[in-house]
Amino acid sequence: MKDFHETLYDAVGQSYRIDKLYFEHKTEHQHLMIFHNAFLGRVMTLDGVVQTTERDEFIYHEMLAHVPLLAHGEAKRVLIIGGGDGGMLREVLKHQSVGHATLVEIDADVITMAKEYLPNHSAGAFDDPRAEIVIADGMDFVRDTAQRFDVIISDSTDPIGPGEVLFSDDFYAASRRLLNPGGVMVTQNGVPFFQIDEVINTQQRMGAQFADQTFYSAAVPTYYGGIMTFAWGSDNPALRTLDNATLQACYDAADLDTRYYTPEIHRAAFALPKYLSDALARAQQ
Ligand code: AG3
Repeated sequence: MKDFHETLYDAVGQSYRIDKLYFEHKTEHQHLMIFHNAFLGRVMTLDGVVQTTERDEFIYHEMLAHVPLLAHGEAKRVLIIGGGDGGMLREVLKHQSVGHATLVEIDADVITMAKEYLPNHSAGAFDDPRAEIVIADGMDFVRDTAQRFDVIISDSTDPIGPGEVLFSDDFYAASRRLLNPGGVMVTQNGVPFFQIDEVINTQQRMGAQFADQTFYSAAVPTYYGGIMTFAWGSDNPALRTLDNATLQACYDAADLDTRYYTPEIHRAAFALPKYLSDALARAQQ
């Protein structure tokens, strides 16, 4: 049987056995593949990079959705950039406080194929009356929209191809402009052991827009190489130092069903390993 070899890094790479190929197609924007792997379940790749698997998607989606939403405490309007597989939308809409979630995906084929071959990701979220799906370039949307949001989540690919602009100064600046007071923006920011430049660039670019900018992390097995960083930007520094009791109360009130997220994990996720905080401090000198 054929293997899928990830082509994200030059000198090293992971490979997966393709037990059944469901779909492979060059869309208008990228090369999309969905296949089954005996251990991971269904796997989606874009341009040779693993985006999501049924087995471990909960870690990434819970951490990128519940950390900003519970820290904010009363988010009503949420913007997701990317996220065409629907997993992020599913986690966001678990919050009853959220009355409206806009998902902006550049590639309509990702949504169509994820609905067909990864239905457990969205689990009906695309049909939720609170969801609005926009097919557009995320950069164009944040530049042009008149809507405002309490939380913005960038659920992007790596900064290669269509995702590159979602790591630009312009993107952070335009997104910042869409946030209501007390709002929070979070982004997928790569695996720092392999992608340290990504963290340093984001510190500089996102840090220029927000009064408070930092990173938190989680280890997502299929984004191999240790922890993945999530960038955090807000004008309210108090939102990332909430104590366990406050987070626990928010978590209990939200009545979420989670498999990775706990209030303790939330708080601890902001502690960064020293190689990373050293690199960030050096870049600021
Ligand atoms: N997007 C993040 C994929 C990042 C993979 N990068 C890496 N391993 N460095 C996931 C989309 C899921 N909704």
